[in-house]
Amino acid sequence: MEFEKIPTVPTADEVLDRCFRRAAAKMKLKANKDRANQDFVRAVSHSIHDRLVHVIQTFPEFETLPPFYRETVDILYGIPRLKKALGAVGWAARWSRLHGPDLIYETRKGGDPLAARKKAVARLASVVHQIDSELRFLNEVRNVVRKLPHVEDIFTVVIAGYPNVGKSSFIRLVSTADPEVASYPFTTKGVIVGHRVDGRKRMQFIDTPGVLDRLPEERNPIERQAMAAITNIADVILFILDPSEHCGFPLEDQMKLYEEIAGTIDVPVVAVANKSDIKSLEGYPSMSTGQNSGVDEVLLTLMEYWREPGPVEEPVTYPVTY
Ligand SMILES: Nc1nc2c(ncn2[C@@H]2O[C@H](COP(=O)(O)OP(=O)(O)OP(=O)(O)O)[C@@H](O)[C@H]2O)c(=O)[nH]1
Ligand SMILES: [Mg+2]
Repeated sequence: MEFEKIPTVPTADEVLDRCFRRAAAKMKLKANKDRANQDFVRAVSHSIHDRLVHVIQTFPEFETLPPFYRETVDILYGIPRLKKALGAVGWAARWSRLHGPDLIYETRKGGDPLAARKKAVARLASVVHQIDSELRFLNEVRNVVRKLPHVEDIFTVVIAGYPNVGKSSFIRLVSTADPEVASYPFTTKGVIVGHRVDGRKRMQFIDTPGVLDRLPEERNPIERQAMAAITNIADVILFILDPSEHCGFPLEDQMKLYEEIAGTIDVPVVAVANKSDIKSLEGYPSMSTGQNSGVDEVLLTLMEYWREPGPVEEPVTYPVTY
């Protein structure tokens, strides 16, 4: 995913330091000292524009992101909020480019060229400082989204279910993923990807945080991330039930969630009862991820849905329009 490539977003002071340094370096090369002040202002205004446009262009365009990533970013930060931040950076870039020539003119006609230059540079600096909080916000987003899991367009099994039923224990047994397993709910807080190769068949397993049977608008951001994976990236869903109820949740509630997912998602949903070392469930295949029994049979059932990998899509980045 192109998120990994987003470079650090500079603060306002970092943008300005760099632009001043560049402008000063350019000035050293100029022979004509009369024009030095206006050239300095021009160089600063151009440099600010280019640096800010570069910041915008390093972010992917959210509208064209694959749905799973778009929804995940929206859950974590809100896409309107992100667009507002990128819009503010665009405004400052535009301001710098449009008003740069006026400031240069004032520098030229002013009686005291050095004072005029200082005033012009202070105005440019104050525009960049106005978007400092937006730049910092974008950097925070960058630091989080670059760590989102890399989901490929290959055969994908998404593991779903109530918290604490053994989803992470399952993915640890069958794939490269090594998530934490613990005896309390909501141990897994984000989507985790594991890979598996069977002969020439490559596939990925997605571990998700537990989801409760409640209205979508009542779900917290952790549950909503799980739903984004369940809804958007699965070729098949493995829904794990815990009939022993050692997970801390009644089987009746787990069944309601299973019915909701099976009834609303377009892909096959395979329900399996885990913790068969304690209790099994009539009418459902059972396994024990604790004792590694029945897991191979579950894998065989999932492999009935195997498909060839799809094409790789090219990422789109932000076009900057004026
Ligand atoms: N008895 C028994 N315990 C199990 C089995 N599988 C998992 N457990 C236990 O159940 C607890 C939860 O396991 P996890 O794999 O972390 O469950 P999870 O569904 O990923 O939980 P969340 O990430 O919180 O949603 C742990 O204490 C495991 O040791 C099993 O087959 N039998
Ligand atoms: Mg887990």
